[in-house]
Amino acid sequence: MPANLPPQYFDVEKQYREAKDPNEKLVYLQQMLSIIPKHKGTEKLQADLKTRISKLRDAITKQKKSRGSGGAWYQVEKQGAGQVVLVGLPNAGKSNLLNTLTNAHVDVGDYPFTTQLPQVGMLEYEDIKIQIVDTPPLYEEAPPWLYGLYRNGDMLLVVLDGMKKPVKDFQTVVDMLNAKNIYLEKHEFGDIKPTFIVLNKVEPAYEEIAVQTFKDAYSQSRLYVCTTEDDECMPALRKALFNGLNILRVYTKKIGKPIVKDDPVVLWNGATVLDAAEHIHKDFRKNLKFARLWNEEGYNGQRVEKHHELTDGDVIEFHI
Ligand SMILES: Nc1nc2c(ncn2[C@@H]2O[C@H](COP(=O)(O)OP(=O)(O)OP(=O)(O)O)[C@@H](O)[C@H]2O)c(=O)[nH]1
Ligand SMILES: [Mg+2]
Repeated sequence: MPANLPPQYFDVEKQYREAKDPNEKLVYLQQMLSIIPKHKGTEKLQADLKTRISKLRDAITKQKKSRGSGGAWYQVEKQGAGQVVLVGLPNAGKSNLLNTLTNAHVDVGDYPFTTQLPQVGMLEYEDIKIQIVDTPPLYEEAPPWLYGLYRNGDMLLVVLDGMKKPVKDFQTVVDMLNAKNIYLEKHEFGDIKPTFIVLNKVEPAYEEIAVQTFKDAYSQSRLYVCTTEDDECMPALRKALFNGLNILRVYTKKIGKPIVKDDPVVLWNGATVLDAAEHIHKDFRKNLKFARLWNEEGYNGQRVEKHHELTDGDVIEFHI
């Protein structure tokens, strides 16, 4: 029996074929099913539409699960002296920055959503390594685990396309993070995440104006203007990241042995001789009598007490 479908059906079918979004496609399929006359001649078509609707529903549910709660959850275990997590809108240049700063070789694409999962590289800063985490882009539908990655980081590095609308983009990033209780600036709720901002891709001729425009909007000194091709920018950024992590390196010396400055103990700014001792061995803290200190600020083996605050580059010799 011929189906005798009304013209309206073919209009909706055309919209169905042209639709890209699965949710939209689902709506059209349901409309098609409701439009067709219900008689023997359309039974096969009705069954076919019902199967397509059910399959599409399953696919949408699966996709939602993998993006949202109940789906996969990605996190990156910390390694090295600190973890810096890249944050940015699609196509801002995050992956390219990871490749430039570290030993990583992740995909860079001239289209958005190239990165789907976190990627890791280690930045070598003098004698320590800092972990850099590249992330998928931040956008309205971003999965919850992306915010988990940001929260877990010791520091965030917001990457903005400096040749587009960095002021507006930064506000978008801030709004999306604030909505998940992640704050980059002084705020009455919650802790502040230490943050640096990179204006990426800025051509040298526009550098000054780009920086000024951004600074006028955000009066802060945590801004770095970078193109990865700029020879001076990357070393400055590496140093800034190290400083921003608020860490210090301490070298231990054995009694009667020469100073060898390698394999430092990494501690937080403000750490004392006692903290360094505990880091090496629990018993050291209990039994420590005093230490001797060498550094570039004039100490040359003088005795220091347990609560003496350490500085980056100090060499200490424990006496127990
Ligand atoms: N000129 C110039 N182009 C850059 C720079 N960084 C990135 N790009 C270009 O910008 C585009 C996007 O770079 P990606 O590093 O893939 O950007 P992304 O932020 O990782 O993108 P998603 O993974 O989609 O979020 C690519 O075409 C890059 O070649 C830069 O410093 N200078
Ligand atoms: Mg990427």
